[in-house]
Amino acid sequence: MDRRLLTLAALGATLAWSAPSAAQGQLNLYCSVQIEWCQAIATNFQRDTGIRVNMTQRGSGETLAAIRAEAQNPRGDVWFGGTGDPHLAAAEENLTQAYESPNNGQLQTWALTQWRQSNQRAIGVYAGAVGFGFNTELLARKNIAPPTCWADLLDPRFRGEIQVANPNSSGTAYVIIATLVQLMGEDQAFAYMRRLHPNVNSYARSGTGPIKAVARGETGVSLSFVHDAVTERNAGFPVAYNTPCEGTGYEIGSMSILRGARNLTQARRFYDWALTEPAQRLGFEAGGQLQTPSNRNAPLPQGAPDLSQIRLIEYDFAKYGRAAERRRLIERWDREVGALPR
Ligand code: S7P
Repeated sequence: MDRRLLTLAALGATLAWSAPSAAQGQLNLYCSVQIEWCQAIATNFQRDTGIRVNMTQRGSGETLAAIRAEAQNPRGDVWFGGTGDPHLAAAEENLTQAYESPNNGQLQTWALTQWRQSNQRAIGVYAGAVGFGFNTELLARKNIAPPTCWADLLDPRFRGEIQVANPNSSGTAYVIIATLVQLMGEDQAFAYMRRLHPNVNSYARSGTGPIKAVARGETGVSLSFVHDAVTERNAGFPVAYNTPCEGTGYEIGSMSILRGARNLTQARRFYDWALTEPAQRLGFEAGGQLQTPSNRNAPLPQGAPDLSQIRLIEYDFAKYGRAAERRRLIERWDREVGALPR
């Protein structure tokens, strides 16, 4: 049985054991953070409220595709986590609905900016920066100095050593493309990605695939969210990260209530709960996740990257979260980068 099915089966067992009262109803949760965190929020919310949780875990790009496919017959109630741009695209496409939580007052400004920009349809639950993850032992063995700047990645010393995700399936990969476009200008960014191509050994399906490949020693370098590099290091792998000297982009990991949610009362209850300080501690405490929480009272997890120390660009979420812009950039990537021979 594959790992995701196994963990979901284990979750099913846990939830059945909690035996919530049928009167509290149920919640269909689409979850786009790592499986450990998804399990923790499903189990804890069910325990706290008695609402039965049916959870499906997928990356952010894949969840957006599923929500689009189900638009005429929505199956999910809430979408928790995943990069912010697809949540903005879903809001614009009327796939999600507006909600104002009584807990909004506890949130960081960037979380509320996301909420306003989406016409109250998506809210920030965490933030994280893009950078370079690398396997310290593998690079040392090959005598390769780790990258510190975007420019370094074009060096022939990284030929076949870099892994990044495919933007057709991965929200992380889209954040990376939008970051490069904002840093360099669009034509230069695409020229850069074409020059990077020979150094890329694979375009992975999921955004966290490349850093896991780094941890396993299958590739030297990944383009990833740097909090995921720390998670791998904390799990005992020889992984470190650098953030690009020229500056870098970031995500506002978001949450949305789906349009047509069949369990709207339970969806709103989950949404309010997920914004509280105890719920936001769960990512680290139960899932080992190291994003920056959006609740101002939730501490930055120990060892988490400190965004105030990273050279972040003024990421234009309104522009790059637009559905047409997202589609246009991904199609251009398909034509000019994805289609290049290996
Ligand atoms: O939970 C870790 C994380 O990196 O994964 C999320 C995201 O779902 C990745 O999705 P893709 O596979 O579509 O890239 C990030 O939001 C989050 O920080």
